[in-house]
Amino acid sequence: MIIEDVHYRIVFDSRGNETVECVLFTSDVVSRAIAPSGASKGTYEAAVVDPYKCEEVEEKVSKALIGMSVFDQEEIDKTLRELDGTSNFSNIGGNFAISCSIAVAKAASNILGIPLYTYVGGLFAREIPYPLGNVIGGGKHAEGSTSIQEFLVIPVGAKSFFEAQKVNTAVHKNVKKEFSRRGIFAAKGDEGAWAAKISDEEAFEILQNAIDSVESELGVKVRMGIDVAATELWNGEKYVYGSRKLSKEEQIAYISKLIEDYDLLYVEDPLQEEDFEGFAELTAQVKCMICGDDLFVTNTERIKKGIELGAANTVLIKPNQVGTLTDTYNAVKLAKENGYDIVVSHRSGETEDEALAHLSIAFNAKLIKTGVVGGERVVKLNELIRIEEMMENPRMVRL
Ligand code: 2PG
Ligand code: MG
Repeated sequence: MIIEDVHYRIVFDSRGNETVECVLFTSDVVSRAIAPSGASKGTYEAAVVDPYKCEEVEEKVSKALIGMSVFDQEEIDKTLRELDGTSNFSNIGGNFAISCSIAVAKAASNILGIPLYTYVGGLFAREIPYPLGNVIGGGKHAEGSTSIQEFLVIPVGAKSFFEAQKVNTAVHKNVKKEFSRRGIFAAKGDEGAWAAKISDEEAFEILQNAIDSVESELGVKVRMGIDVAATELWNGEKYVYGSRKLSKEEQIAYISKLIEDYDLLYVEDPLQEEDFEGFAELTAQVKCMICGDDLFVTNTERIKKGIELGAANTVLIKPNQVGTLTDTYNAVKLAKENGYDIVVSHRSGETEDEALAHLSIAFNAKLIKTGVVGGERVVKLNELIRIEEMMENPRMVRL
């Protein structure tokens, strides 16, 4: 259980970009974890340090961690923070820190012979989240497509995770059919969502049609969600949707109307990352999960501010935004204590690392946002299917 060595190597993510993998050696087991990476990143996320600095960072991290027990997760995470010495990991990199931190938890769970979700979440972490599937996308993930970054689906009527994922794949396929029917060429964006030269309104229409046919074919109710990723639309004064420019108040009214028109269950980053007050105004107006991604960046200070102002009711949790598992847990704990829901999320640049699936159960997330298709997305979804099969009395979360 003692860390004997830490090794970093460069591997590639789903966009073909270099990222870091941490390999942790103990006398009992070898574990590894890979850092994902974002395209529509929040300003306040942990820094990403050039993967080609891996030898340099490896030397520092091994020196600090060799001899520590993998069961001392908090101590190890604290050591990584101290070793870095900055507030946002700009020295050793949030990418280097998170891959190490998660490799530590994987090693500990391996040694104990229990699943990662049980090790992190405990005996009663047994509820499975619904998959929040990205089916049409644009923004930074597919430029030239929609302005809204992600058109998402939640199969709220599904009775099991397997069924839920089956429904999401059916919607994904039906969206493609709908594009073909309309003679629109569609390709896949970074997260496997369909991207095409269409307006946001057309995307809603296409998605609604696809959902209608899946609901009647499979008999499972599906709700819509969106990730506006509004920071990317904000030019400092207005939200820019092609030639249409909206003021903050117009943006709030527009999002409220979308929630009403499409009965949206989930809206992520409806306003730019500095606008806690605008978030609060919208949250007070609507009955919908209003989730902060760039707003909160999995950071307790920013979540605290959001709670004080009533800025949202849901927190997006991305471990690599903050850099360690302990910091991630603290963000989850603070959010939950204040009645916020948790949504665990992938990044647009992902890998075959399946740990996120376990964390979604460990943190009792309502939803796991991980795309619908593509190996790097499916690896998390299939892991949840395995977990569901292996659990004695699998239960979906209550939405
Ligand atoms: C987001 C994410 C994941 P990225 O905005 O929520 O979908 O995108 O990883 O590019 O920040
Ligand atoms: Mg987002």
